[in-house]
Parts: sequence; C-alpha cells; structure tokens
Amino acid sequence: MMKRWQAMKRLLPMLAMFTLLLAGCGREDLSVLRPQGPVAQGQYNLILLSISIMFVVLMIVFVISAFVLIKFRRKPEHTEMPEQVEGNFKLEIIWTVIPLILVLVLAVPTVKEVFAFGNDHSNDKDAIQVKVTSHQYWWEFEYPQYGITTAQDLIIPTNKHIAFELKTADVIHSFWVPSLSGKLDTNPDGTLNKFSFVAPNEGVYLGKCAELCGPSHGFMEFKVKSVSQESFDQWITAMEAPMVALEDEALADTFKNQCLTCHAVGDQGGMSGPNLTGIGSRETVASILLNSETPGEYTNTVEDNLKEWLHDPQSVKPGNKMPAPKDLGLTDDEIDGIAEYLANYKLDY
Ligand code: HEC
Ligand SMILES: [Cu+2]
Repeated sequence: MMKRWQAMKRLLPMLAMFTLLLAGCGREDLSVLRPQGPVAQGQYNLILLSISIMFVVLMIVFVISAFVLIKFRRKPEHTEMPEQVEGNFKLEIIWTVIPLILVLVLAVPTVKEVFAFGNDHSNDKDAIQVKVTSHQYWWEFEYPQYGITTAQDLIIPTNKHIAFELKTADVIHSFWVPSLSGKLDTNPDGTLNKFSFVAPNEGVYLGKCAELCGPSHGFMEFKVKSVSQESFDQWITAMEAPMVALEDEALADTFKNQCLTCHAVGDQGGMSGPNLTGIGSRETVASILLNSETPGEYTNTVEDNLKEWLHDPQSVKPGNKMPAPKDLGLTDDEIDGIAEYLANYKLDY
C-alpha cells in the first residue's frame, strides 16, 4: 500500500504536467463548442443530441446493471442452480426496437444537417463566391466576382452566404473553421468541393488545415475576418488599387526582380506565392506569426514578423516553398527595407 502511494506521488506531477500541456493545445478560438454561425450551430446541436442520447442509454444500462448485481447476488442459502432462461420474445423485441428508434432520432437531423451543410450557393447572385486553393502551407482566396485574390486572411461580409469552391495546388488539405462550419477536403484528383456558410457576427475566426500535409502542416492556419458590408466594399476597392511603389528605386528593382516573380502586389507580379497586397494590415505573417499593434515580450508587430520571416523563412515554416531572400542575393539592409515597406502597406477598411 505504502509503495503504491509513493509511485503515485511520483506520477502525480507528471500527470499534472501532461494535463497542462494538453490544455495548452486547445487554442482559444479553435473550438467547435462555441459556434458562431448557423452551420456550426446545427453541427453543435447534433453533438449535443448524440451525447444526450448516449448519456441516457449509459445511465439506464448502469442503473440496471447495478440493480441486477445487488439484487441477484448469490447468497449462502442459494445452493441450487438458478432457473435457466433461454430467449425471451418480449425482451428481444424491446431491445431491438429501442435502439432502432434511437438510431432514427439520430439519423433524421444528421442527414438534414449534412445536406444543409452542402448547400450549394454557387449560382446564388447574392452570395459571395470564393475559390479557395490550398498550397503547402498557405491558403489562397480568389473572389471571381471582383477579380481579386488574397492569402491567409479571408475577408467576408457578415450575414451573406459565402459560397466556397475548394481545390488544392498540390496534396490533400482540409479547410476547417471550427466556429463557423465543419471540415471539407481539397482534393488532389481535381474534384471541386463546394459548400457555404454565413457569419452573422463581426469577428476574427481561426481556421486551420485539418489534414496532415507535410512538415509545416501544423502551421497552416488562416483567419476568417467577418466585417460589415461597408468595410467589405472598402476592402474590395483598396485591393483593386494599383501597387504602391517602393520609394527607393534600387530596392524597388530588387523587389520587382526577386519577389514579384512569385508574389503579386496590387496590379503587379506573379501568382505562385501569396498575394501580398495590404499585408501590413493582416492578422498574421505567413499565417502563423501573429501581428500585434503593441510590441511586447510575447507579441510582435507586423514589421518584426516580416523581418523574422524574410531573414529565415525555413525556420518559421520548415519545408515551405519560399526561397530565403539571402539565397536570392539580398543583403540584410535590403531585407529590412522590404520588410518596412510591406509592414506599411496597409489597407483602409
Ligand atoms: C519562388 C517563389 C517565391 C519568391 C521568389 C519569393 N517568395 Fe515569398 N513566398 C513564397 C511562397 C510559396 C510563400 C508561402 C510560404 C508559406 O506560407 O508556406 C511565400 C511567403 C511570403 C510572405 C508571407 C506571406 C503571407 O501571406 O503572410 C512574405 C511576406 C514573402 N513571401 C515575401 C517575399 C519577398 C519580400 C520576396 C523577395 C525577396 C519573396 N517573398 C520571394 C514564394 C516566393
Ligand atoms: Cu495542409
């Protein structure tokens, strides 16, 4: 007894540590338990329904088991073999019909919800169409109705159907915004997955790739930022504006030759990397470095984050497809200069 307690005493701190560690995994806004829109709410209700049914069944089974264990316990005066029962028509009917009813109670709303989730708004004139392309390890959002493309931050107006069409540029990924809807895969075989959701409230919701897709899978996040219709329109206008040029001409050349080959800014550049228009007003750099207005011990400004990324992209996201600017021939000063330019490239909305 003493020994066991000693072992426990050693194990307890470790248990406590694991609990803390695992609790740390639950990022504040990556939870299906705080639904923020009708699709997520429907799915949340399904979770509640199935858990309630399971709980009631569990309770009934436990109570009956306990009752039987106590009531029919073998007593000293029980010396004979008890009566053997084989098959009981009534009981068998009961325990077939009850689960059948329970399965039906679960199935009807589940099927209803699943089909509502698949609601196709791709031909809905009032819906905002968004073509999502997943890349190792970033998200691209194209708005075909406006001819603009952005990355990492998905800006949407509140109370509008957002009609998604999902595809991948490389391997399988999964598009998941837990507080707004369930997951949907982006398929390498070219089939397009479609679904839609609505965000009734303004806010920033965390999204994440939910399919193990490579070494930086865990860093493949994105943000859904739902704003008023007015802000959304302002954002669209700001995104459509031509590129704001760098002041320093030599640096502008470097930027054009070394960066705009892959990145687009305003009306300039290529498309193989994330669009950088207005990156100074985004929530993150490279989806994982959180931008804060106020620099502090645990917070970084967008400029700090851009410098961190540009000085060594591989250390931020191992295996990502961006060449290190140093290897492209940029000096530290050039890198800092471009980081400052990008940090100040903000959009008003
Ligand atoms: C060969 C194409 C390529 C070149 C050249 C390139 N990049 Fe990138 N860049 C990428 C890719 C791909 C990513 C996405 C990495 C990821 O998140 O997985 C990226 C990400 C970024 C990001 C983060 C974007 C975001 O949405 O938060 C910044 C900033 C950036 N690049 C700046 C630059 C600058 C400045 C240069 C020039 C010195 C440059 N890049 C050159 C491909 C490129
Ligand atoms: Cu992924």
